[in-house]
Amino acid sequence: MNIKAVIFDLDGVILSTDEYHYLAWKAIADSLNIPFDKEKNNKLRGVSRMASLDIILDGYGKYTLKQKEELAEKKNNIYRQLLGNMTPDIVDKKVIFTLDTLKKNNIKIGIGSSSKNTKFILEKVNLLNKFDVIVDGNDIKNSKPDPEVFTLCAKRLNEKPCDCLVVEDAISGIEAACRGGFVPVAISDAKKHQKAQYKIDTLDEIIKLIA
Ligand code: B16
Ligand code: MG
Repeated sequence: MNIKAVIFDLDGVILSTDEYHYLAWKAIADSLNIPFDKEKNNKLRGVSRMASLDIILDGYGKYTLKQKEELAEKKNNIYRQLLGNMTPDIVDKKVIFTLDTLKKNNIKIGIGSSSKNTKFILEKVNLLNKFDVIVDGNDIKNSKPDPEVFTLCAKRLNEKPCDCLVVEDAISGIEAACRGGFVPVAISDAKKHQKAQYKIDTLDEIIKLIA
């Protein structure tokens, strides 16, 4: 492998904000008396806010677009409230070490996230200036498993997909990476995906992959 860039997913890879997504959706599901647990939450990883809501509501009645927009906004407000507690010291030391080591080795680093809160989050934890390119939910029409977010990120990094690792915690993210011709690296729930070429437990294991 001659890897030139690493594209990181945000929620569940760089930060544990996936837990806040879970808590916020759980509050919405509970208010509607819809069963919701961690297993169901795994289906929402990497998926856009509205598509996530559709997965939660599926089989539990009909909702108008206006009602769905209100529920999605309510979820986002709960999520943003939880994000409010974040400070730079919550960033895992291995994450900083990994990003700095990649930079020192002239490997470009990007973010490819479905989240519209990406820049708000990165700013809160003081990581906004660490990445060469950030592509998020505000820049794309189709969320994962569509490869759009990664394809755009690679384009802005000026690298070919086959020369980029994509690090993902979502099944939908690994699927997107494969469809786009990237080299997929799975962490946490994404390790279940059959096409996950590399599987890691902690982010610093990437350094060995590119060595
Ligand atoms: P927001 P990622 C994704 O981020 C999350 O995994 C997913 O749970 C969430 O619904 C989606 O972002 C949209 O997030 O509501 O903040 O716009 O994993 O692609 O970094
Ligand atoms: Mg994720």
